[in-house]
Amino acid sequence: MLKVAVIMGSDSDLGVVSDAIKTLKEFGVPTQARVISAHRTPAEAAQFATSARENGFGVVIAAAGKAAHLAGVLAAYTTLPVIGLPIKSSTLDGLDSLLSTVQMPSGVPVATVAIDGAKNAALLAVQILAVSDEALAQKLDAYKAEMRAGVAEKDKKLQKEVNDI
Ligand code: RP5
Repeated sequence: MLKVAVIMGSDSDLGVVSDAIKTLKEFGVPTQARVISAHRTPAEAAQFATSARENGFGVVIAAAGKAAHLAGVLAAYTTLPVIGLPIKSSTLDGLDSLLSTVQMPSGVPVATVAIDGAKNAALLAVQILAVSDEALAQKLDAYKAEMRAGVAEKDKKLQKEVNDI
């Protein structure tokens, strides 16, 4: 199976990013996590992205905060799908990270999830790999069925609580 790269701009992002790593592991997707910074280690960022496809990766998740250029820089150097994960790490509540990640110029897309949306970043990566992986697609079906059952259970509980008001 193709691997998912989870790149974070700093180890201080791991608290949020660990949810993505956990979700990828739950789906049995081989994952490699790295700290690579668009600003502090730009040559490494370029090198990683340039060789990501030949190194067996299928999707890149890029998590960064503040002036979050990591996803965009990685996307500049690869044709693999890049998922941007804006991290809420500054006094601007993550809006800076969101806009820096999502507002890519035409020609270089980054699929950006919500601020701190680590779980969705992982699920989107799994969904991309599942386009050509039937076993993974079945795991996603099971995940959705479990989610539906969870909501149905909450709805049932709510009916009882509303009756008791
Ligand atoms: C970004 O700056 C990182 O992704 C992190 O979210 C933020 C702060 O980094 P540190 O100063 O904690 O290393 O590049």
